[in-house]
Amino acid sequence: MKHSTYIRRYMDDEMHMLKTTSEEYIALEERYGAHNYHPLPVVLSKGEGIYVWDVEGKKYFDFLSAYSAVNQGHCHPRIIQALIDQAQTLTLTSRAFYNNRLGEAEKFVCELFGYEKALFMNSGAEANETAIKLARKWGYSVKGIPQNQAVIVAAQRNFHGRTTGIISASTDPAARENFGPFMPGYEVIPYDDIDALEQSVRNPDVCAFWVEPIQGEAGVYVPKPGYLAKASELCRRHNVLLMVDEIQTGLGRTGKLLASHYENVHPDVLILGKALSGGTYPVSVVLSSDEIMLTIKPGEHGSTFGGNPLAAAVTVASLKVLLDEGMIENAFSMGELFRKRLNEIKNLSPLISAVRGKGLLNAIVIKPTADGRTAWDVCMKFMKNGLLAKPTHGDIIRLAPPLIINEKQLTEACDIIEKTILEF
Ligand code: IF1
Repeated sequence: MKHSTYIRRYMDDEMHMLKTTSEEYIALEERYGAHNYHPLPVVLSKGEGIYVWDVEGKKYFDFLSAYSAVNQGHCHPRIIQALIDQAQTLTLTSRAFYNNRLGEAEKFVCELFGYEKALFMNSGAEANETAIKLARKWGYSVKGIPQNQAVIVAAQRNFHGRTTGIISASTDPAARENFGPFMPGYEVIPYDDIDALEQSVRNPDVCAFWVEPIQGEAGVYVPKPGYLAKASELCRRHNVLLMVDEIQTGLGRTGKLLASHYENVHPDVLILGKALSGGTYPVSVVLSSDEIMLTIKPGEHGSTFGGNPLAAAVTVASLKVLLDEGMIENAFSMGELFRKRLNEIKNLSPLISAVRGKGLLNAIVIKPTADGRTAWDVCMKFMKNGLLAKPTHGDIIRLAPPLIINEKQLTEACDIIEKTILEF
């Protein structure tokens, strides 16, 4: 059908409430939306807990959790209620004035994660950009690095967001190509390589080492045990800030409150986002000490929506739900079960070359089949069999359900994964 036919039918829908099909919704986005994504051909219209439904009413296990933004499960009632209550009261004041929700949220996150100060932003990328500015500010005003010479060390295959300041540190051609010129002031070293880090932090112009405890987008790369702890020690020794991006690994995803806690690391700068709101609202936050955070003076950084009362209210509700409904402990134990079962499935088929992850952040690596089928084809079959997941970097499938999944549901989902893998 031509676009115009879809549009007319779509308009007709409004009058006659005809059932718009997935194909028509997809055509709408094809016609009017930027093509900056290549989604799986499924159109979702409802989410509840670990499940989502498409417009035809088909039910799926959500094994992506919106890239770990819905750790608490879709539309968690307590979080939604907090959202509704605040939305009917006061949504945005700007930071030109105080509001009665932000201070409580700042206190809550500072006490929960063990920091003196919090700076709320909206997206994860904004929180990382804030961390970059904070590290540089501290580098000049406290460490004494000469003006405009500060260097931030980053890891190869990093993912911290899509802004030009952040992709300037990226090693992914798809993230960088034709987006230059890039921001200077980065040194990019191999991930999980302590010697490379030791070499880089000797440079007195280095203000920070910026790293993910597990590289999510790169394909759930878990570094060798002790890497983060040794990195923390090196940073301390060389007066370099350890900035840890836990936007994807944090908030219970890996089976602990923070992935950093597996190694008892307390980052100088902690960056959070995604599940801070349980997937109901864009909220991110940077946590640090007075010495570091107070180098940014009034009027030197901020954003229209940063720290708004609605974001603050859903943040407190989302963290309380995470803590008092045992989701973190559940992620740990379900993660153990999940990897055990994935390894059993791996042994049943030549299709899977690796299983890796921590807690409920896991991935399987797919070996392309002789007839050229790839991770995408596996995800298409997962979808037909009632489970949603998406490949990253071609051959890796991330498997990350909401942290509320129980053993019975996990077994059912693994049966789908096994059935699908054996169909190839
Ligand atoms: C996309 C994946 C990508 C992140 C870490 C910062 C951000 C993210 C560790 C930025 C965001 C999202 C972005 C989304 C897909 C997803 C993602 F890793 F989760 F799979 F892209 F790599 N730090 N990750 O994972 O946070 O600005 O998006 O709020 O861009 O396609 P954001």
